[in-house]
Amino acid sequence: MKDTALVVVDMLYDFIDGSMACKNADEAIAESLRFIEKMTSGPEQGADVIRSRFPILFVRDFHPADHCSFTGQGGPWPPHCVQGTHGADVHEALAPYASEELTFYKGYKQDKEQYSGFEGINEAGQSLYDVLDIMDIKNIYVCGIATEYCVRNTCEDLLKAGFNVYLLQDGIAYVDYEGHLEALAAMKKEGIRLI
Ligand code: VGL
Ligand code: ZN
Repeated sequence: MKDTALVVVDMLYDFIDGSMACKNADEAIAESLRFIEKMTSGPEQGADVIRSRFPILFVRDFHPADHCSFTGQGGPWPPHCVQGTHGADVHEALAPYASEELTFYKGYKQDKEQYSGFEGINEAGQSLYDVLDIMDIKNIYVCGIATEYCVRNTCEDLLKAGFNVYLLQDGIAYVDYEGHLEALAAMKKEGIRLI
């Protein structure tokens, strides 16, 4: 199981109960925690063991206050996940599993929208892809928010890069239910496995 990791996409307060609160967010967090517990339970416990046996990587939307995707700048979204605000923080139930080296920031440039976590970078400047490659990961489970945007784009980029991608169907939240179903159907067709 050493070649298997979990990628948690945008489980951030603005997408949970903030300016862009998504549907199914509480259930998605509960399901993600159940999954993490299942994958990390065993005779040996402790943060280091969990990290080495089942790495959990976090993707975070991380916008400057005048980001181009915000309505004030002519973009489609209300301000959300602004750097340094509570809305940009990982939900407290999941935060204990996060570390800086496995946290990847995206959308931090004022003039660039970034739905995919694939090119997100950590504090050291390594991309999500770089780190998965260094860790020799082959199988990636994905949960997070939102199905139609960042989850879908991240899953598709991971698949294109050659990983086996398993999407936790009950561990995702969405902007719109119909859009969620359409995105799931499209991803399934592309070869992303829904579990
Ligand atoms: C997202 C819209 C804008 C997402 C991020 O995480 O899916 N959606 N920024
Ligand atoms: Zn955003």
